[in-house]
Amino acid sequence: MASSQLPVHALSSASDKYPKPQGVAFTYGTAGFRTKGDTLESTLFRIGLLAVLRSKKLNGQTIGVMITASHNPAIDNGAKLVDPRGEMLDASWEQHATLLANAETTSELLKVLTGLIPELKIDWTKPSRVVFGRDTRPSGEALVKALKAGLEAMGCHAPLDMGITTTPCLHYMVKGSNLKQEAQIKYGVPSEQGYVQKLATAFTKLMKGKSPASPLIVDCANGVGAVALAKLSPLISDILPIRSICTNTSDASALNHSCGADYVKTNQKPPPAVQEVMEKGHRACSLDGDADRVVYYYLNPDDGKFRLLDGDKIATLAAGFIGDLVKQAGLSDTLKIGVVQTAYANGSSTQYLQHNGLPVRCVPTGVKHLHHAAERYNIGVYFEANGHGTVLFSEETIDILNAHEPRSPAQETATQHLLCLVDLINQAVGDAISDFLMVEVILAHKRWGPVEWDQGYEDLPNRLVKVNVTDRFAFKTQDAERRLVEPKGLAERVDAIVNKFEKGRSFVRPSGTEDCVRVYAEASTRVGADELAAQVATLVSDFSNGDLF
Ligand code: G16
Repeated sequence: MASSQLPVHALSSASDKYPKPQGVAFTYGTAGFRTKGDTLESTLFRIGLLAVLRSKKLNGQTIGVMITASHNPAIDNGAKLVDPRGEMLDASWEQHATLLANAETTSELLKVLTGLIPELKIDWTKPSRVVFGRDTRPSGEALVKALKAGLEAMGCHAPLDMGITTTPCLHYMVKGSNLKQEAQIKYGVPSEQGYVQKLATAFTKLMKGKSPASPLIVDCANGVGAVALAKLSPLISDILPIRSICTNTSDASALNHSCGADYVKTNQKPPPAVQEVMEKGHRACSLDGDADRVVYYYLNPDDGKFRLLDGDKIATLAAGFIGDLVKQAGLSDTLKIGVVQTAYANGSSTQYLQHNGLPVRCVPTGVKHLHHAAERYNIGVYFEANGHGTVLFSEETIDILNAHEPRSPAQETATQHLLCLVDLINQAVGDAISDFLMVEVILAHKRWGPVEWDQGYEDLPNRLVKVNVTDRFAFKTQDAERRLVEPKGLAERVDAIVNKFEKGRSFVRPSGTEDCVRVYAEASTRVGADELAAQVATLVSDFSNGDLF
């Protein structure tokens, strides 16, 4: 526990080079720290310190650090820690990250650090291992330097720099690095190349005997997804020709600008660059800036209208397909499937899933919440409506599948398909690329195009609005973010508005990644959903301007 062994001098002089900007308060939010990139150097230095503590605490297991602001504009940046199984940092450690990031001076920082070592019962003699990566943002380079300085000052030897990479690839890498040799052979080589190869192999096996798919348009949001896709695409081009759009990673200002999954979901229309090349009835998809979320869409062949196939539609597609495979494998009494959603899930999707006998849980926004909830099932399907998600197969499930003795060729095939899906679908975190490969497999097996996929249920018209407020932290929620508890009295006013709309539903929550409050609304008609969102947004804005109460 020897906090005295902390390299105080090295830390102190290194920390002085990364002073905390005055008057800024950092919070470890929905997906780690996220704010203007040029204010984050001190935070990255301190994340380096925490990553070393976390690794030592976990007996020298590899911890990941991803530097990205994902869907945010290019000027922002951010960072999050990844725990050894490739999942998000344990929630109980977020407060330590926030505490370290906000220490005003070097001596305060050292005081916090010295206090954490005994508090967290960290054995300083343990080794520490860290792997890190970043997206394409220009501020990333300086942030990597600050992170490395923090790691070095803590005596972390040879941290592994993955360079520019996608968030899911970093998560894959962390998980793989912590596996024992035998498990690692099954999992795949923990490297970017190993990941690409793993996806391509699983996809090829699952597509065996299927006719080549029609070309898929992929909007890469001018982000790192373009780089990753350029490596994968040649390996599968004869089965799935990919037409990558928005691949400009050299112009920083292009990142997520008028493109990407968030643009499509929020504006409910294709990015202009995709619109130019889209044909009626053909599918396209959009990734986000760090390639960890994806949404599909198409233009209706009859009227040319835009139709969104978002995270909810992906969840229902995946749960249905995997459920059928489990039945065909003869394992439906053994393997239970569950779906995890957030309050943003369209009411129709929840109803559809429940109608099909699937248990559905609602948890607060953030992959970290969904992932843990999904781990409770044999097969946990989790997707946020915005396109973040994956399908988790528990270790027990994988063992059951491997040990299963099929009684017919059909059972054998279904079992093998399930095992291949375990390889195709990122088990550490949602991956836009792995997810769209899964969607393509399902569509090919069902011989469906986007129209058939879309027919399961009709989304209730909905609208998502951002409201800029003076203090988003004044907004507090409960019941998986479906109800405001603060500011007092606001929830009742939202209710009063909602009650005026047929099938109305609306909720208000502070974003954990942007400086705004989000308002979600759905109703039986397009006009109703838009009007409901506008009225609730005005209410929130009036409150923020001090015009209420
Ligand atoms: C992050 C999280 C997601 C979350 C999104 C929006 O995504 O990983 O789970 O849905 O932020 O969160 P909020 O509404 O709190 O801003 P990304 O793609 O930005 O990393």
